[in-house]
Amino acid sequence: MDITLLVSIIVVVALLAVGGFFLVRTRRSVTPGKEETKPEVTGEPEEAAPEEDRERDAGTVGTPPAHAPPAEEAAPAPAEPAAPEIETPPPSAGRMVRLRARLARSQSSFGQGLLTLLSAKTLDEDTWEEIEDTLITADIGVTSATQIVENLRTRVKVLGTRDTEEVRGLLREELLNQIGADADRAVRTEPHSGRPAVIMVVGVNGTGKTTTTGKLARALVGDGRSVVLGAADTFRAAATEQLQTWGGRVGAPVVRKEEGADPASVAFDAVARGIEDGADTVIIDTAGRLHTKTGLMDELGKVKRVVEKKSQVDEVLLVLDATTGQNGLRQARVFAEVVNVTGIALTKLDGTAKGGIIVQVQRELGVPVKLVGLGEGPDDLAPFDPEVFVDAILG
Ligand SMILES: Nc1nc2c(ncn2[C@@H]2O[C@H](COP(=O)(O)OP(=O)(O)OP(=O)(O)O)[C@@H](O)[C@H]2O)c(=O)[nH]1
Ligand SMILES: [Mg+2]
Repeated sequence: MDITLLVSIIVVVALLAVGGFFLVRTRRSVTPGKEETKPEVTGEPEEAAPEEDRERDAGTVGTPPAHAPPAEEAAPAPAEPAAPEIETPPPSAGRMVRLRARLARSQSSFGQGLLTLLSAKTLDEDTWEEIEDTLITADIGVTSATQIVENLRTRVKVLGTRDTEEVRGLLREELLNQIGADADRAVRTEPHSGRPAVIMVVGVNGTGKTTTTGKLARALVGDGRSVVLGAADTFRAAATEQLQTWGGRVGAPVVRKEEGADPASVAFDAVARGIEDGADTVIIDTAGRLHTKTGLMDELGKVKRVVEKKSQVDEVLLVLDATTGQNGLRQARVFAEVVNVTGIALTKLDGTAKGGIIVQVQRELGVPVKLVGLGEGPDDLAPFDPEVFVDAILG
């Protein structure tokens, strides 16, 4: 009797011990561990990820980490997310002509206003003043507006004409004169001495730097070039993701680091990667705001100096939002003092009738407008063509 009781107790204790062991095992295996979120599913949750995998997860360079589910959910293996399809963007040639309708929509009211005034039966003082006001309203700047009116007055007097076509021709010439039909507007994207061209994209926040960087990369890929992008705006992780999306769509690698990383070191690595890959062009997107107390201008100067340890900077594109008028101009002056701006990308021209800002910003900075943004679409960036622009204004 005693022995039976003893045996029963031993059996119960043994069963409890075995059950407890399995419970502990099961608990441990569902405890979320760092290793279980690593992209490679090995079936051995306890094993640490190889060093290089963890580095890739931290997003040191290149593609973003692939997010694999924890090991328990991996059997049966989930379907691999489809690799993003790489697009074939159209070449950049003739872009501005294709986007002419959009320009005409935003700018032609200004052109039509001028033509109506100039074709008036009598061109008296008041009418000339109105013409000057119309030019100033379009943000062309007082100096240029005065010059245009003076020249037109003289030429209309000499010709004694009020014929619509002739007047249109005169105005076209004057506007082209102010814009500068002969300026060198080529963006320096060609590789040289076996090294990629390096372009820095700068400007205050929200002007369209990342969008312009992405659109430019697309246009270059469309022209058959290889491009490396540098995500030197480390202010927000989202900024890097935004650039990654642009790069990913056209197969351009994006050099990136974690939020708050040193922008200069990202830029340096991007150029190094471009050289290593034998890329044609490296484009570096920069921040309009910073984490550190350093001024934005100091930081930009540093980014440029650090990049120059590796390669010359061929182009510093200042991105300006055409809708910001005088405010944008003030910003432009500050940037021009710090980095040697070599070209202007004027964005959001589709959203304002004040295209005259092109004349004013060039006059102020002595730097040509090289690119214009005419919409939010991926191919809505065009090399700036003064003749197409003026023709779109005048209808
Ligand atoms: N309509 C229009 N919108 C544009 C154009 N270029 C850029 N945008 C829009 O402007 C907004 C800001 O663009 P971003 O490229 O993020 O600007 P950013 O300068 O990089 O901004 P931060 O990174 O915050 O400094 C986005 O919604 C763009 O789609 C353009 O030419 N036309
Ligand atoms: Mg940005």
